[in-house]
Amino acid sequence: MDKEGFKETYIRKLQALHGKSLEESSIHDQYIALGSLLRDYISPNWIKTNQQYKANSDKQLYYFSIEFLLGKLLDMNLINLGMKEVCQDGLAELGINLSVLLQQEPDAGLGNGGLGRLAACFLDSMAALSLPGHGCGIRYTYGLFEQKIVKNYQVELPDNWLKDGYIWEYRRTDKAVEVSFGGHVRSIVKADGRVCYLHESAEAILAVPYDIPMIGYQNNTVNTLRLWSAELAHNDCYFTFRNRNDFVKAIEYKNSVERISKYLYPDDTHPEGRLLRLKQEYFFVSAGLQSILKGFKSANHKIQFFSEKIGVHINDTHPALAVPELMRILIDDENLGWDEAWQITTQTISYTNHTVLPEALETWPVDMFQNLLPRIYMIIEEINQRFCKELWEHYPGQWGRIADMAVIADGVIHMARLAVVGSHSVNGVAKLHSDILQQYLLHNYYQYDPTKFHNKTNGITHRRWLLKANPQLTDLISNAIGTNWIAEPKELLLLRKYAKDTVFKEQLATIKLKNKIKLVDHIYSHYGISVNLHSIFDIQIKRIHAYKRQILNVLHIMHLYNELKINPQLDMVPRTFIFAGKAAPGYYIAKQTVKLINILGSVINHDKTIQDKLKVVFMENYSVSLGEMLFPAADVSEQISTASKEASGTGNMKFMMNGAITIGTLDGANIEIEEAVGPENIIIFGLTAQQALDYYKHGGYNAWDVYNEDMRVKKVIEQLVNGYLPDEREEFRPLYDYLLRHNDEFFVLKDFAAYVDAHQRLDHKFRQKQHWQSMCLENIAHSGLFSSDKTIREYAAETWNLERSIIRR
Ligand code: DL6
Repeated sequence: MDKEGFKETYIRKLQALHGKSLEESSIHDQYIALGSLLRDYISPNWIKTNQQYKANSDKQLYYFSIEFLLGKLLDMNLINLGMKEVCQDGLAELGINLSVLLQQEPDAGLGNGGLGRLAACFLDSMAALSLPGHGCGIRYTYGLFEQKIVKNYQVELPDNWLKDGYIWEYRRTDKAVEVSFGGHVRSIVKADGRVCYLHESAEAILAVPYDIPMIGYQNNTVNTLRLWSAELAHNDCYFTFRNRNDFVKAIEYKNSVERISKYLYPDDTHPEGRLLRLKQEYFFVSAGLQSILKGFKSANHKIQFFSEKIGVHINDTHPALAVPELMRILIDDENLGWDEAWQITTQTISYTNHTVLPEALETWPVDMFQNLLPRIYMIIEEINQRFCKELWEHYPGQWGRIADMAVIADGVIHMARLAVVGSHSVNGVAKLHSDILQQYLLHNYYQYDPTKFHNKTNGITHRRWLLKANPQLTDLISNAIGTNWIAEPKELLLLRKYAKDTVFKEQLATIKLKNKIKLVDHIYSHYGISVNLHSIFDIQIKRIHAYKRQILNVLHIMHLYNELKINPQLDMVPRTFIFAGKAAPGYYIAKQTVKLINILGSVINHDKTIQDKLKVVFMENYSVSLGEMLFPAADVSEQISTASKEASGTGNMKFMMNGAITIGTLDGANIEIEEAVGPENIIIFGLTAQQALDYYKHGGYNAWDVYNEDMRVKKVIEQLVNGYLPDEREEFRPLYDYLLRHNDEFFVLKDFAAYVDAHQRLDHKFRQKQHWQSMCLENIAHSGLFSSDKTIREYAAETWNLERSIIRR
C-alpha cells in the first residue's frame, strides 16, 4: 500500500466505521479506524496461513501459558507489516500524529512478569521464523493490577483493559467448547469387555475463544493466540434459576462462572492454593486441547499420528493438567487404550520449568482436586500408580526415592512431577538453572532418565526491544552493518568492527542521551523530580521480590547518601537510581520495600546539600510500555538476585541489547551474558551459586556477624529503625527483623561489601568515556545471542521437531 492508497483507505474506513468526517472524529475514533484498517490488511494472510498449514499438514505447536504479557500491539504490528512509514507519513498529511493514536491502545498486561513476557516474545519469534506455533491462554477481563503510589505506599487498582474494547481480538463463538467441573464418575463395562467412564452431573462451563493474530516480521505469516473466556453454557442452572424467578441465585451463579476468566492472579511465586486458580488452570487447558483435537480431526488425520502433527508446550506447571486432560480425551472420547494414549500424550507434551523457589512449586490437595475434577483425578492416580510401579522395578526397595518422585504424595498432587513424568522433554531457562534442576530439584528424575533433560536459555525479541523501543539505535546499527541483522540478530557481532571508531561510539552516546532526555522529561512531568541528565541512570525494573534483592540496592543508596552527608564534596559520578516493579498485593516485605524506596527518594531528592549527586525515582505501574522507555535510557542494568535463585532473567537481555552495562551476580542468564561479552564488559560481584547453595545446605550464614563487623552495614540497618527515616520509626522494623533476626535468607548483608565495591568499579569505568562506550558497544554486539529467535530455533529443532512453513503472497 502506498501513501496515497493508505490515506484514501483510511478515510473511507473512518467514515464507514463512525459515520463521521475526519474533522468530526475523536482521537479514539481515529485509532479504532487505524486498527480496523490493519485488521482488514492482516486477515487475508491469516486465512492463508491457516489454509496452508492445513493443506500441507504442517505440524502445529501450541504454547500453553497461563500468562501472556503482550504489551501494545499496534506499533509492533505496523513494524512487522512493514507499514509504519507509510502509515506515519499518510496520517501526518491528514493532520494526525501516529504516536498520539498509539497511546490509545491498552497495554495488554495478562501476565505478572518474566514468564508471561517470555511467552509473548516466543509468539513473536515463532511468527517471524515462519513456524506454525500458536498460543493458548486465558482472556482475563482484568489484567495485572494498576499500581499507584499513594503516600509512598503501593495501592492496587483494577486494570480494566477491555473497557473500550480490544481491536486485535476476534470472538469465535463457533469454536466454543464446554469444560466440565464437579460431578462424579461412573464406570461401565462395554460389550467388548472394556471399561469406560462416564462423567455425570458435572457443571458445564462454556469456553469461548478470542483469537488474536500474531504477525510475523514481513513474511506473510499470521499465527494465532487463542485466549479463552468463561461464559454460561446453554443449558446450565442459570436458566433454571431464572425460570424460577430466583434472580439472586441466577446472578450469583453467572458471576461464579465468569469469575473463572475474570482476574489474573497477581502473584507468580506463591500459589494461591485456591479453588479458582485450579479452575482457571483446568479451564484453559481443557478448552485448548479440545479445540486442538477438533482441528486435528477436521483435517482427517488418524489419532495415532497426533504427536507427529501436534506439539503442546507447557509454560511452567500451570498448564500441567494438559497431561491428564489429553489422556482423558484420548481414552474417553477417542477410545484408545492406556498405553497408546500415554505414548501419544508424552510424545506430544514438553515442559519448561521457570523457577526453583519452593513456594512457587504448585501442589494441590487431593480432596479439593478430586471434588473439582473427579475424572482427571482418577487419571492422575493411575499415572502415579503406573509410574511408581515402574520405579519400583528400577529401584526395588528404595521407598524414600520413590516417595520423592511420586506424583501424588503426602495428600497433594505435585504439578512439577506430573509435568516431568508426562512429557518427553524438560528444560530450564538458562544453563545454571538447568544444572540446578538436574543436580538438585529434579535430580531423581534426571538420574532416572537423563535424556529427557535439556537447557534452553531464554531470549527476547529484538523486534520489540530494539526496532520498536529504540528506533534511533536500530537505524544507527543498520546504517553501519546493513539490515541483515534483523533477520539474523547474531550478525550484530559485525558492530565490533566499530569498537575503536570514536565517531560511531559518539553517535551511540548521542542516542543514549536522547533516550535519557525523553525519560528525564517523563520523570519530571509525572513526578516533579528533576534528574541530572549526565548522571548515571542506574535502573532496576522487575517484580519486587526478596530474592531479586531490591533491598540490597536500597541499602547501597543509603550508604552512598551517608557518605555524601559526611562529605558533600565526595568525588563520585552523580547517580540516578530508578526503580519500577509491582509487589504482589499480599507480599508484605515486598510492599515495605516499595515504601522504603519511595520514602528514601523523598528524603534524598529534597536534600540540597548533596548537590544533585544522588536521585531516587520510583516509577509507578511497571508495564511493557514503560519498559520500552526505560531500557533504551539505561546506563546501568541492576541484575542482583541471590545467585542460584533467578532462573534466567530476561530484563538483563533487554538492557544489554540497548547498550546498558550489567552490574550483577553470577545468576541465571547473567552468567551467559558474561561469557558472551567477557568479564571486562560486565560488572560481577557477590557469592556464586555454589557458595550460596553450600550455605543453604548448612543452614545459611550468620547475618549478625556481618552487621557487627561492617560499620557501613550496621549504620544503614540501624537507620531502618532509629527514626532516621521521617515519621517511620517502627514502619521498617519487619524489614530490619527480616534481614537480621530472621537471618537474611537471600544474603543481602553478606553481599553488601562486594556490591559497594562493584559500584566503585562501575563509577571508575563510567569516567573513562571511550572505554565505557566500547563496553556498551560490546554488549549490543553480543546481544543477538539472546534473541528469542535463537531460543525458538533451538526449541523447534531439538524439542518440538517443528518445521518452517513459508507463506507466499
Ligand atoms: O523464564 C522466564 C522467567 C525467568 O526469566 C525468570 O528468571 C523467572 O523468575 C520467571 N519465573 C516465573 C515463575 N513463575 N512461576 N511459577 O515467572 O521466568
